[in-house]
Amino acid sequence: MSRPFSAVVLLTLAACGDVPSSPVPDAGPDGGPQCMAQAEICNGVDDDCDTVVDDGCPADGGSISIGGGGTSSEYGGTTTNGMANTRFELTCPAGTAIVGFHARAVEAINTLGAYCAAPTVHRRAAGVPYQYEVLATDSSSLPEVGVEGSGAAVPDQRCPEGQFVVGVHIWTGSHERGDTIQGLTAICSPYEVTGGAGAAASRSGSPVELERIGTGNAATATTAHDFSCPEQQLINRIVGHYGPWPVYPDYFTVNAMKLDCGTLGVPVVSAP
Ligand SMILES: [Ca+2]
Ligand SMILES: [Ca+2]
Repeated sequence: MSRPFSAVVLLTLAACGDVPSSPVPDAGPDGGPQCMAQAEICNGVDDDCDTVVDDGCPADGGSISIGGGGTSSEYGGTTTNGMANTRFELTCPAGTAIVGFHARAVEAINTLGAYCAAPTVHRRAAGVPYQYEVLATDSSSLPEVGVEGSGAAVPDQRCPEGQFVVGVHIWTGSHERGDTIQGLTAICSPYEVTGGAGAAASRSGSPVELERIGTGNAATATTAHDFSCPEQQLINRIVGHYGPWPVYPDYFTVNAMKLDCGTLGVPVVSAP
């Protein structure tokens, strides 16, 4: 049903300022009741009579932005026998974050790559007010860094559908030639979008731990570390170093790793 433009302007003015504590009828084109201004909720209706349906609600199908966030310590070591290792980055494309890993590994990790995907708002089919979840779309793969050597391909470690990597367990090994990474386990979580105005993507459900990559070297003293991004953040970049494995320098391994988190920004329907 269309409305003359003049009526739209009147309705917009009537809806400005505070929402009335009780519904007030606005005059329609024929002088009869047209719209009862109430607080906007996410329900597919223009409740506050400002001509925009569900303004302030999450934008269904919209891309969630990823801004700056927290950073972990650098785990492991950046030298072997006093010689500097090679720096690497695994950086997901803009607007995407890590959803899993692919690697070659035995006791330590020889090469490491990542899968990235874009977090996207999706309205659930049922329920009013509407509820929203986060989907993982536009998946891509970052090539593996490191030196293949004798590393064996290990099964891909990917989060369940719609989940993102939010933390890790990392095991480091201390050796007289240097420190190294002895194992990596990704921790995944689903997100849902909460709230109307001021919508935010927050973790929901229980975290899921994937399989450990790198079994560890039994003769090396090992320390376990846990890292988790702050709420509303996920991991979108890994910076590290690879070089000769301190335990047996004929092999090359990923010896250091630092994780960067990005903050999720939910797109909302604009006000008029
Ligand atoms: Ca509205
Ligand atoms: Ca509404």
